[in-house]
Amino acid sequence: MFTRIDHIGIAVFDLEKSKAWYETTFGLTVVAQEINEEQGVHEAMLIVYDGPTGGSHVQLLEPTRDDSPIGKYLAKRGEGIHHVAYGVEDVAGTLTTLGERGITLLDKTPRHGAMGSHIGFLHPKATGGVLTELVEAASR
Ligand code: V0V
Ligand code: CO
Repeated sequence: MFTRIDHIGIAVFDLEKSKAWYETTFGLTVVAQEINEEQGVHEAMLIVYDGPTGGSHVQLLEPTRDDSPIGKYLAKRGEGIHHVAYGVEDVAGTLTTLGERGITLLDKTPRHGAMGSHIGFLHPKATGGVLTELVEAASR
């Protein structure tokens, strides 16, 4: 069902500062950056590994408003790992399959994600406390 770790989402207070830290300390490269108003985030993707089924990234997420998922998370827990995102070939189909397996879906249909992807979230209470995202990458 899953083809790779697409990204690890990390909540940060200051995107520019965190980007510079990852670039300088870990030598990672920013491959995309955008504001996603629907999700309330300003996010950057840094590539770690580019494989045959797509890339694996670190996604740095700064909130654009306090009442967004990242804004609430930072206020409660501070900076740290916010979600794990798996690559899939068919996000709509995978959401349907997991829904049928009794997993609570935060998205019943896919939404717009980073780098032209289509994404869907699973509720952390249904996945052992790990907020989980599914990513169907834009065709390359
Ligand atoms: C909240 N909880 C988490 C969590 N956030 N558990 C694990 N990991 C997280 N990141 C727990 C929290 O501790 C509470 O547990 C419970 O869920 C309810 O939390 P809350 O603070 O009251 O917050 P809610 O219910 O308002 O929202 C939580 C959910 C929300 C997960 C439902 O954040 C959401 O819909 N997330 C999906 C969208 C998202 O995260 N977008 C930002 C990334 P207790 O205390 O009740 O036990 S956007 C992105 O990744 C993009 C665009 C991309 O990759 O392309
Ligand atoms: Co993400």
